[in-house]
Amino acid sequence: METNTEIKRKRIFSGVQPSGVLTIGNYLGAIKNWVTLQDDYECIYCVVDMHAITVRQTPADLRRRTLEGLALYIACGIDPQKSTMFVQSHVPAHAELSWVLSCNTMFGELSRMTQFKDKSQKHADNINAGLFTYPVLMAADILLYQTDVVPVGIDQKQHIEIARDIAERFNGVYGDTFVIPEPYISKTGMKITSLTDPTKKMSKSDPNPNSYIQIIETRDETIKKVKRAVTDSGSEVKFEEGKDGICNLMNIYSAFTGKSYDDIEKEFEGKGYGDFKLAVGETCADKLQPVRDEFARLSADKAYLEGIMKEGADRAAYLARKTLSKVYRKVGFYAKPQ
Ligand code: AQP
Repeated sequence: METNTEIKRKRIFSGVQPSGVLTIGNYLGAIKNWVTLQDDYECIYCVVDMHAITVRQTPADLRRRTLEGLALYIACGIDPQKSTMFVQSHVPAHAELSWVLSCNTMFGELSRMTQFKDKSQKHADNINAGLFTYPVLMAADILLYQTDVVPVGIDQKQHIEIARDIAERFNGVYGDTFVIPEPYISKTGMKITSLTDPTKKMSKSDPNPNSYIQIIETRDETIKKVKRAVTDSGSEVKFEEGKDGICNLMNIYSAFTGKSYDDIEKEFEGKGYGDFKLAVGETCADKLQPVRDEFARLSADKAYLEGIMKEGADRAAYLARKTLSKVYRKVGFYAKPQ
C-alpha cells in the first residue's frame, strides 16, 4: 500500500547504460545526485541495457556489467530500502511504449540529436535504427513512470527536451496522459571531460583507458591517469579560457571536495601542475575508496543483488503497466478480453 507521503513525493527516474565500467563522469554527472535526491523524492533507477545494444556489445561483457552496474548503484549509496533499482530489459513495457511513442515522434526531430550525430561518426560501420530512435526509448523510460524530474549530465539535456516534446504532443492529441519531466543538472558534475582530450566528454566506452577514471579501478591507476592528464604548457592553476585540461581537473576536484574555484586557485597558488594533479588524483582515489570497498563486498553476493533486481523489476513493472494500459486505451488499442 502506498502511504500519503509516498503519493505526495515527486518522482525521479534515471539510468546509466552498462556499455562499459562506470566512470567518474557517470558518478559526478548523475549517480552522486541520485543519492542526494533519494531522501526527498520517490526514486527509480534503471540499468539501461536496452540502450547499450545501440552500439555492438560483447554479450558476456554486457551481462556481467549489468549486474556490476546494479552493484555500483548500491555501492555509490543508492539504498534499496528507499529507491527502486531494476534492469530495463526486465520490464517489457519500455519497448512497448517506445513503439507507440515512435509513431508520435518526427523523423526531423530525431535527426537533430547531437548524440546520434556523434555516435554515427564513432560507429560508422553500425549506424543502426536503434541508434537513431534511442531518444524515443529514453522518452519511454521516463514517461512510463510519470516522472517529474530526471537527474542527468548536460550531454543528455537534449534528450530530455525531446521527451518533453513527445509527451506534450501526445497529451495534445490524446488528452492528459504523461507528466512533463524536468531535467536536473548539477553545476560542477555536469560535464566531466576526457583526461586525454579535454575538449571531449569523458566516456566509459572510449577505447583509450587513460581517458577516463573508472569508479572501480585501483588507487594507483587513478593517480597515474590524473598525473598523465593532458594540460596546457602553463603552470598556474587557474579556471580560465584556453585551459580546458586544468578546468576539468578543477571541476573534478571541486565536485569531490565541495571547494570553490577561488579556493582551489588559492590552495595551489605558487605550486605547479604536478602538485595539483597529485592532489586531484589522491582526492579522487580517497573519495572513491569506500565505494570501491563496498562494490567488492557486494560483488561477492550475487544472490542479494539478484534479489534487489527482481524486486525492483516487479515494482517497476507494476507502475509501468498502469501507464501503458492508459496509453493503449487512449490510442485506441482493443483491450484483451479477460
Ligand atoms: N562525462 C560526463 N560528465 C557528466 N555526466 C556524464 N554522464 C555520462 N558521461 C558524463 C551522465 O551519466 C549518465 C549516464 O550516461 P549513459 O551511460 O546513459 O550514457 P552516456 O551519456 O553516453 O555515457 P557515457 O559514459 O559517455 O557512455 P558511452 O561511452 O556508452 O556513450 C547520464 O546522465 C549522463 O549525462
